[in-house]
Amino acid sequence: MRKLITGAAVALSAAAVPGAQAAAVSGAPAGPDLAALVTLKDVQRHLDAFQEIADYNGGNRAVGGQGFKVSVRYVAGRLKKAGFTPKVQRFTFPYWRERSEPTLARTAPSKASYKVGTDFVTFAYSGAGDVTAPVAAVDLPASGVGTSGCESDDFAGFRKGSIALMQRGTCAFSTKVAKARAAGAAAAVIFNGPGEKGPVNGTVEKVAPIPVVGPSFKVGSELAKAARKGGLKLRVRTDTVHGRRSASNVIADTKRGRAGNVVVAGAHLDSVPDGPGINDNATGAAALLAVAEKIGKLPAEDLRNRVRFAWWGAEEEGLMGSAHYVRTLSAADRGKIALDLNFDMLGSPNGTRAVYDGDHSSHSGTVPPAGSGAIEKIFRDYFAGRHLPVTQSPFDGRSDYGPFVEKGIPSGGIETGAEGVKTAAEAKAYGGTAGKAYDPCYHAKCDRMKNVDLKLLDTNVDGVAYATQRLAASTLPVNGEARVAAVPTAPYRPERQGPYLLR
Ligand code: DTR
Ligand code: ZN
Ligand code: ZN
Repeated sequence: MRKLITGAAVALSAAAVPGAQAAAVSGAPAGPDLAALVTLKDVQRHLDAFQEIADYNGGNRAVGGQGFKVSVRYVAGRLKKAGFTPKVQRFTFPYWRERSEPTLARTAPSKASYKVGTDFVTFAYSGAGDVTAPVAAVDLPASGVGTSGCESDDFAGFRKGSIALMQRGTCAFSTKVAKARAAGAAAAVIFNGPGEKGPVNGTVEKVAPIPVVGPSFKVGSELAKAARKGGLKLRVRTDTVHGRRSASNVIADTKRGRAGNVVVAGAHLDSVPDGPGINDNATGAAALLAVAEKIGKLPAEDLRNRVRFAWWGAEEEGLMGSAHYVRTLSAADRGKIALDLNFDMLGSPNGTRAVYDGDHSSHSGTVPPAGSGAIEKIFRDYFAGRHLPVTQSPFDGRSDYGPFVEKGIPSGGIETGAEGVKTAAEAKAYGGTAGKAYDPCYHAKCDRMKNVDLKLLDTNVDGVAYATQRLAASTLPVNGEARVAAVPTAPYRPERQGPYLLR
């Protein structure tokens, strides 16, 4: 979105972007810079629309509500106007919600009650129930991270009808709960690991028949100590509802470009029920829409590959829309996908510019499929050419690239941070406030227009446009442009499923 005269933009941008020269054989754009064609104003117009849609539809754009449905119509309508033939792909997914606040309280040998939000939260897909019972500590580690509740042996001598007190660690929460249930537990309490702040925001993945809550390490250690002394009783009450709901993805392909080598560019369209979701993720959805509206201005040489724009539904429920999309593709169609780009949270008000760690240089998160490192480099080189700082973001399963990575499809993208706290070094590089969350309004009512750093968003939209154009011209460094289906090389064991921890 640098204001450049089109003719000069070609030469200038090629010179400004290191790597553009090396990629000249296959990757250098022939036409105008898509990053210059897409303006911040284009993006802001869409952000305003999403804000207005939320404001008039119950304050959010969450799946299950009207705000989401109107958002779907908005995106599909704009795409039609831009010459696309968008598909609205409906799907159903397992849904859960809490109907009222949960309770976690000590009833014996002394009384205490814990505060929802700070001391504990309900696990996603927890069952409903109101249980007051003795507590059995299940193989709690004396220190560090253990295997509490991961093995059936852990439940030897477990008294039926009691509450299983377990600690996060090693296996999935779903495994711990299944084993506790098999041993006859009436409820499960899984507290956080040492060094982890706050309660466990986890999922048990499938509806559990018993209440499951996740206290902080502090509260959990207190309970563990009391359990060891004996006579500990707890009350655990959860009021959850379950069912199937439907939501939609919006998908639109460019008419030009090879159908056998498809660049998927996605962003989730839904918000959480607590707010309008403007930074999370109207920014990604709007950026993608603005890019889609301008991509038709590129000459045929730039659109050698097909670009598939995707607005995912129900990401906030645990990547439901992207998972449905990938799951229902035929093996042949899956083999035609060259890579997946993901854009989730592009303008955090105290943010950084984090590129997904495609070469796994941070050694955290999953090892992504081969080719992901090339995508990372495309973004890095672009921002380096503009003297803009970048950090990296691990592939931990937190957004819609997850189902693609699971199938061995190279992935990449950018994000600007959520509940994480800015470091002093980051404040030096990006400005903003060290010690404060990247997005203090993450998943909150205040995630409104004012919650977006427009300057950070502006440069990130440039990155979205640049990478899309670069990869539409050639995916050679990513997949060799070979029409051979990707094969997952490693078992995919992400830490998260969207906003929820799995283990
Ligand atoms: N899962 C996103 C927010 C999010 C937080 N950290 C990251 C890292 C990479 C991508 C996305 C995110 C959400 O709440 O929608
Ligand atoms: Zn979110
Ligand atoms: Zn998000």
